[in-house]
Amino acid sequence: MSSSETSTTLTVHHLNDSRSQRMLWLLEELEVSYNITKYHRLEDGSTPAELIAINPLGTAPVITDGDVTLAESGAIVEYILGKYGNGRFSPPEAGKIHNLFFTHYTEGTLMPLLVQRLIYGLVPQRSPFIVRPLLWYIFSTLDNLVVQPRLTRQATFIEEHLSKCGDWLAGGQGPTSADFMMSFALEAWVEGNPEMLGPKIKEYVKRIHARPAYQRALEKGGEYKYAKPAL
Ligand SMILES: N[C@@H](CCC(=O)N[C@@H](CS)C(=O)NCC(=O)O)C(=O)O
Repeated sequence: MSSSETSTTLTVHHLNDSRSQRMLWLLEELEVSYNITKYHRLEDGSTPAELIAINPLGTAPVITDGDVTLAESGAIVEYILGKYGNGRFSPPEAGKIHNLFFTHYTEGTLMPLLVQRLIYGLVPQRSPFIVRPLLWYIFSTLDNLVVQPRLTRQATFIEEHLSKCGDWLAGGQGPTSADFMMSFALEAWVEGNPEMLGPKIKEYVKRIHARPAYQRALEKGGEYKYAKPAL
């Protein structure tokens, strides 16, 4: 990403109802001082021009910190923990591989499937009335054939892992980068399709939501639709 001299302190450029919420949670856990600049999604859900001016990719989260401008959740979590973590929220030795895996799995595999489902639902919804039934049929068939079986595998896999690892994905006493990354995917999934998910995943999301740091992040971030109680 780029460099500039516009900021000397850590700023989270925060988009409502977005992945940047997990950065606020991480920073609240670390009790690091930071600024939030808020941006509001446009009517179609996309990023406003002011955020694109900071991050030409047009995505949230993005942070600025001194001359660093950095996008991509995984990179940001790694950067923040590396610079401000002082070793906190590190996985125990035995959980390092799980931490590595889930930190990358979130955006590499799980989120693309969840976004694919979201888009398949949006296409018919946003199409002209006359073609909507046909598009609904095509996209729900595609969803059933392509997305549902893959998401079912993810749900089973995560549920099984959570039934073995204890409270946190890397098996330690507190969250690690794996949890900061997975929080958004799982809370969004619980909000959208709770019927697909087992009790361990729902308990895990509740555990995250119950943390004082998470609650502070919610207060500071404002509008966020994925923090409703898991059913
Ligand atoms: N893999 C990226 C995904 C970023 C992303 O797609 N963010 C969404 C918000 S959750 C976004 O900015 N959407 C607005 C848009 O694409 O216009 C990351 O984790 O940072």
